[in-house]
Amino acid sequence: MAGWMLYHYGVSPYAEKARLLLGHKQLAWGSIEVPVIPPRPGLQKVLGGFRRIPVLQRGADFFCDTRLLPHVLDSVHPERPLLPRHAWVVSTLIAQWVEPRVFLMMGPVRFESRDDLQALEAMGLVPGDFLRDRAPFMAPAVDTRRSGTVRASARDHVVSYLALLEALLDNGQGYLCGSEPCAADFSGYHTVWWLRAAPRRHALLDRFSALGAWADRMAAIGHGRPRPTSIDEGLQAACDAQADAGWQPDWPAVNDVRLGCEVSLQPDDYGRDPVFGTLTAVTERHFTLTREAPDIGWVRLHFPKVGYEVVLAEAA
Ligand SMILES: N[C@@H](CCC(=O)N[C@@H](CS)C(=O)NCC(=O)O)C(=O)O
Repeated sequence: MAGWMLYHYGVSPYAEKARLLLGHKQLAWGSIEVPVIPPRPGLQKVLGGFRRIPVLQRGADFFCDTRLLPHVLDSVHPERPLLPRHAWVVSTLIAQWVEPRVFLMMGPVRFESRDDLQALEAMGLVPGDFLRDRAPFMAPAVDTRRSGTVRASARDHVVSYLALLEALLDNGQGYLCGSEPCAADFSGYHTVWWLRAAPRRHALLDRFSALGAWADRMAAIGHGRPRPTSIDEGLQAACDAQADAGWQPDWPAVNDVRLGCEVSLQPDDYGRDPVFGTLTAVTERHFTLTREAPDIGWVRLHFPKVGYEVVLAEAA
């Protein structure tokens, strides 16, 4: 059975969420570091135009968008469930608020001064190159030229969000929905991880004491057992899995009229580069697009339903 592999890079908050989810399930996984700024030609063969990071792989199955990951991991590893019944509603609502709304507000709050670009400089990146790449990527959800104008409002939004997390932690049980971490905790935490990274946003964080202790507990979950892995190894795993049965969740199927059709799929908020393929599965929770990746073979790309637009290719 093919193992898990994650395409990611260190400074990405969403990638940190994925790393912690794998850690929570105590999994071994192949760690495939990709550049912070594209091109990423190997991965692009698989994903077509879709460029968001992180992406989780298992054989010829590729899971895009961290909102899908708790569902996928629970379907394969039911122990230490991320979406137990009592946590389902709060987890779903927090995910839809944080991802992308709070994340988008976090941009102007996080990139406030030159110091905030230090992590990029430490990686040998030129901040100007990063900002030039991300400005069109974040459109139309964010106009990065207006960051200075909207910064105070963005901070208000972020504080309201942190106050909500603090209020949930009033339950005194340690995590947002009880005594064990659930999907809501991972959705809520990765933006806080970003605020806690140097230079730490003390003024925003220090007034929330329960939040600080919770964030320490989330950080302590760790990343499981990552193994440095090359992109070639990841792509080879997809080639080798051509004859294997694909991932198939037992979620209620939906008889969608677009099934079997050539479609384009793209995020509905930002990073809206489309990927084309055949729509081969639709359930209440996800879409699967099957496409032929050059030099690799057939791959299945899985996306959450919420947050994506699927249209017939001829209409795209
Ligand atoms: N909703 C997506 C958002 C992912 C996302 O925005 N990732 C950022 C990195 S934190 C990204 O792809 N940035 C552009 C890039 O790396 O090319 C998810 O949950 O995975």
